[in-house]
Amino acid sequence: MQRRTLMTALLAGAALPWRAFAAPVKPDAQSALIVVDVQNCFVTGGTLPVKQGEDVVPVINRLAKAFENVVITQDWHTKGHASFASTHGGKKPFETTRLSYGTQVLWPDHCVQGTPDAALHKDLDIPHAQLIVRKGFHPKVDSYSAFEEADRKTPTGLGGYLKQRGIKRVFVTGLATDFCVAWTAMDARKQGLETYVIEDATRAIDLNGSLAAAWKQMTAKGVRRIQSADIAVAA
Ligand code: VGL
Ligand code: ZN
Repeated sequence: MQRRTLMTALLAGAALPWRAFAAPVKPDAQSALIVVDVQNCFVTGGTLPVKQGEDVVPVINRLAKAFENVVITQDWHTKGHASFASTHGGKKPFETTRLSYGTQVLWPDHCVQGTPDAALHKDLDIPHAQLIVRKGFHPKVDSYSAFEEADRKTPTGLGGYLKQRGIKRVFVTGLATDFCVAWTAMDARKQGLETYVIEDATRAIDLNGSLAAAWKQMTAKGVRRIQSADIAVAA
């Protein structure tokens, strides 16, 4: 692209199609990759499949090689969890209800503790991942975020863990862009972390415009939207 054309495109706010930065970002010892909910429940054949959810697996496996620090999260619900439509008589999946902490989207039963559906995707290949954070295990409270439950007062401990390990920036990937990835990224900002979402390492549920809304909210909170090509990974 000509320099002038590039400048014009940037001034017009157009996103660069291939990557957001001129030079790839090299993750350092103070960077962590967060791999959100890459579980059987959220891919084809699972109980709450995200369209093309499985496509993130090879992208994340490749990215993970560039990170010394990797944290994995796992949606980990009790049977009869409050976020399940089946728990609320007369409610159907994808409707909403009021819970003690506010409006809750109701989901099909998914990611029940100890079931094959809740296991990490079999092709996820990150043996050097250091921590698996399970969330959503309180029967009456959901937790999209890996940092804080949906009551907005119960921490998972991940904030303290990252702080004690000297992590200053996080790169969020996984499922689903508009729910657990977005809430995790926004809460990472709340923790004062420099926060990136690697867009092509995520897939969305996109319920009633939730994907566009999530990007708008994330951007407003200072989350940076990048692509896997922005990360320097040795070939
Ligand atoms: C998720 C809905 C319900 C997610 C988890 O991982 O994004 N979405 N539970
Ligand atoms: Zn869930």
